[in-house]
Amino acid sequence: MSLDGDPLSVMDNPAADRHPFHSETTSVAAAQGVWGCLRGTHCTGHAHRLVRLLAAVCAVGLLGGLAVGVWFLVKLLLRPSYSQSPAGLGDTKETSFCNVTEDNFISDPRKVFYRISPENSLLEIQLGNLPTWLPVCYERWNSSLGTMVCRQLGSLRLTEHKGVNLTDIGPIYNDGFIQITSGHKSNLENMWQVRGNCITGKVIALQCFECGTRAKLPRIIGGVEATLGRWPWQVSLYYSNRHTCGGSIITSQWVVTAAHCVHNYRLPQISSWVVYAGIVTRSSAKMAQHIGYAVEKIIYNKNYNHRSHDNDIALMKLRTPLNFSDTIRPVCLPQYNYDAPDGTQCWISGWGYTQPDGVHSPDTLKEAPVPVISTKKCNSSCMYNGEITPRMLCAGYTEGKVDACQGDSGGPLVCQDDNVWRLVGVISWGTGCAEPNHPGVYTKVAQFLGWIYDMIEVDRTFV
Ligand code: 4AZ
Repeated sequence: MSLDGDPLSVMDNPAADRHPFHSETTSVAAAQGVWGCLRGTHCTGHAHRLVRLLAAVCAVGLLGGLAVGVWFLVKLLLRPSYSQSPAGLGDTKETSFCNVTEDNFISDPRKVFYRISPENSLLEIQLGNLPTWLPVCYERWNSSLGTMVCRQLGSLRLTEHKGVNLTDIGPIYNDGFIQITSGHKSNLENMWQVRGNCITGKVIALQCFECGTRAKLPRIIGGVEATLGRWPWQVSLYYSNRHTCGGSIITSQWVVTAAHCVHNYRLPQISSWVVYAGIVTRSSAKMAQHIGYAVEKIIYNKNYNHRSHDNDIALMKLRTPLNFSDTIRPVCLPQYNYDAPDGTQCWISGWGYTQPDGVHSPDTLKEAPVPVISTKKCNSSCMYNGEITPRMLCAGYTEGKVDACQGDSGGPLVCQDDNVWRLVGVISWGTGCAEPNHPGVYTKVAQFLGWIYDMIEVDRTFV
């Protein structure tokens, strides 16, 4: 992860400060010498002083001119490049060209919203056109519907479900109920209708696989080094005893990473991969071998394109399940059709390079906040000029300075929503690291929910 130093600090170099002063004295002395030599013996004391004064004025003028020239050159070189903007445009036009106007109204494609009440675990549904959250009648309910609802909520599976007598809950629901429609409906969205009461007198209580929470642990305010347990889903993927990529725990046996991390390595080398969970320092991974998990299976998305980086997502199955604890926990997936709006504050974490030069790899896990940048803006000619596909999203800063970098790949971009952390992106690519107008590009996990569920399901059915 790259957190650039202040470029102005170069100017603070005392040697750089001394240098112009030093060259000035040298040039004045040299000018005096030349004049004196040319004028030879005809130089009188008065004329000599005049000549020295003139030489000094000329030298100062020359140096001043040189300084202004250098200043202009530096300004020109430090200007952000807009190589893809129309040629010959002035500064103001370039800026307005890059200023993409966002649509004020972003329509949410979802028609039905689901939540589980934290007070009584009841499933509540809001039909898009109604303002209230309504409980769901127990009639026609089954476990596969429960699994579908849990997945809508970004959780991988249903853990518990039951009918609860309305008389046991008290009179808190007065606005009506949701009933499951009769007949087969292919789409979960079309399964619900509003009714005045429940025939069975029961409503559904639901529990999904817990994810996206972290233990209450102390944190460093304003720090960039992560503490143990802050990102408990973060893993380090080691290949041939070297940290190669990051990854995110989604169940006790599955880790999400980037396809580009694994797709060059063929099956025979599967034993070269080791997954480290519950660590913040890489040195502890080397020492404590017992927390290294062997890999049983690697599935990378068949549509992964290494040229365009499209569909850059993969799954790793561990040979033995992880034991969840305060430092090892799964992250939630995004809700269906979730599109993080422009400016949503999300976080990245990883052990990648901390300087764009690719020399510094930190021992301690780093974290940084990064806002989501709309695809419209990110695809504009001053950023990635159309390279961002619907399966990617951008996050970072127009001015650069904070970004993911090599070694962070495969790791998480998480955003907090509904009090849980969701894996919204997988660190994928970008032009350089922390460069102005080149934010980090992430695989948009919401586009791969079906693929993730299918891969895990198929594995459970046939193994
Ligand atoms: C990489 O090489 C990589 N600045 C990952 C992220 C970014 C750039 C490169 C984003 O894996």
